[in-house]
Amino acid sequence: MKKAVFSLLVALILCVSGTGFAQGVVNVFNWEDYINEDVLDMFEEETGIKVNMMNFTTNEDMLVKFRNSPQSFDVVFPSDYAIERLISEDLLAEIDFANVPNFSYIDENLVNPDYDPENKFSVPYMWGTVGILYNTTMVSEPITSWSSLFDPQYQKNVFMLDSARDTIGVVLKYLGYSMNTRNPLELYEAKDVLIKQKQDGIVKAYQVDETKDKMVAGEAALAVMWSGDAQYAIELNPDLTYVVPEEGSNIWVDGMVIPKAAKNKENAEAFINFLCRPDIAMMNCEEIWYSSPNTAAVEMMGEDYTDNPTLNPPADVVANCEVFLDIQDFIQVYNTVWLEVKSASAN
Ligand code: N2P
Repeated sequence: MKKAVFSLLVALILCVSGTGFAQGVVNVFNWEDYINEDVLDMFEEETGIKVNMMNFTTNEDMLVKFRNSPQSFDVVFPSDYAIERLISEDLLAEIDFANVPNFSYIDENLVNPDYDPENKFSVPYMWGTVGILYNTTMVSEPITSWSSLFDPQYQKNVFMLDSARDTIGVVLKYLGYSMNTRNPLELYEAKDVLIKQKQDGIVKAYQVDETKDKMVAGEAALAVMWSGDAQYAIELNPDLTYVVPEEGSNIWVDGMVIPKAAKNKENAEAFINFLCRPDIAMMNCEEIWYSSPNTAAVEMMGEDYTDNPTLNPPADVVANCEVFLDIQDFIQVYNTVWLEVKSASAN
């Protein structure tokens, strides 16, 4: 009897201390609101590996923290151009694909991408577009163009994305330029448009993850948004619609990578493999509403997925979109322009 009580006590202490019977930890650095919490519980239960989740808001935010402390993370979720950047800085480990057999479910169109041409360092997690989420009860006509973001009739009614490349990129498209331009004059033109938009009192706020719930609550007519966050809001408020404007936009892929300095590489590979399991990929897709690179998960979701133009944009919309490239040191010019926009007075 005494022995049984003792064992119970030891088990309790192990549980409370969080070490349980775990096979160690995996330190995950992911975007905000970008995974189904139940998936994390299932992973812990099935593998005994504890997930420590840390979040970031933009690629630029992630890159700073990654470079400062690469040993703090085992799995990170950068976008295409940021993966390209991390590879060129020699900060990523080659993934042992023998430990990621579920990679076989990844759509072959997303294998060997330009940002990781030999597919050594990354596994696609989700993909999507940048567009405008709008409230059909608060606009005077269907929205088709980025120009609506600058229309004075939407004073204090537009949420802009607090992300340098996304927001400057959108304005570059509006002006007919490439989202990857390294021409300072084109960037200065984009800056003037953004500062004017602010001074005209159109911008309600520059923000990222808060926007989706505020749009559900009807706090603004229009918002620049990533497709999945838009779809999340549409699910909760049928007055909302998403459009990828006719001037074109950004199409992106977020991958999973392992820092060279990671302390738990095998656990990282187990985690990546788990997220590629079709039932798990489907659970994530149906929670965060981004487009899935997992062919088996897409098949399971059927028409709910394929008939939805936000999740599965038509070919002409995709063809009209641009992929962000690593613009190397020129990113400093983008960051400076963005700081000037953010610090400009609204009058
Ligand atoms: C979700 C983050 C979306 C990732 N909040 C955009 N690349």
